[in-house]
Amino acid sequence: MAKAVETVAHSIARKTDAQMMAEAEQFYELMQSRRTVRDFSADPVDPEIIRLAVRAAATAPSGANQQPWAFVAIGDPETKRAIRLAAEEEERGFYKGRAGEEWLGALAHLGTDSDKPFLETAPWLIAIFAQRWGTDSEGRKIKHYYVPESVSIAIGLLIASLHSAGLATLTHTPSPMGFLNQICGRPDNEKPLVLLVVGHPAENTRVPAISRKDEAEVLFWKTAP
Ligand code: IYR
Repeated sequence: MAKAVETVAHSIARKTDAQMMAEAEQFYELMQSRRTVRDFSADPVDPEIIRLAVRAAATAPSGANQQPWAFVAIGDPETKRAIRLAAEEEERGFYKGRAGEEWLGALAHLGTDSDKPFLETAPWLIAIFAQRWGTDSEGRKIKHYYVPESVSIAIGLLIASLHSAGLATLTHTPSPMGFLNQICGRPDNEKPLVLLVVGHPAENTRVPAISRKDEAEVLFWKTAP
């Protein structure tokens, strides 16, 4: 099949080196100011911000452009309560043994436990589902490619968008979280990847004193001598 082509904005208006530098610096500063929080204010957040953030997320690159994702934005108290109850049930099993000592040791500095009040306090939860396969118009299965990679990139954009809007997020992954399919009414081909908690941080929220790895630990150059 012939491929249809169009022009991208970047090739029309190229930025100068100075502009690129300034924008990269600005974006880095914005991103480095993000912290995961676990205490949320109950203050409402306009659903339009959630909508725009999901639209930004859904611009992510994906395997064969299959866009294998679904986002469920949950704002009603009954559904949030159902999610909290189901998540806490799983988390109790996790903290009481399923995690094992090594995993609990790795988490200890975060001070987390099985109580998840933020699942009710925060104004929004966004459940992100990965479509392991799709279906065509005749209901036949369509193989999807690079699903976790694609959906994870979309989640990164979602978090970046919400942060740039001035909201806090918690990348929550109660394990297992199959209960989200039932509560959100999503089909079996969809696997919940993340339950993103979104809102304003509670007043005087504290976050663990953690640091990010040094550049030299994460960035390795291969350049001509
Ligand atoms: N899902 C649990 C445990 C947990 C696991 C990891 I890895 C974290 O980075 C944080 C928490 C919980 O939310 O408490």
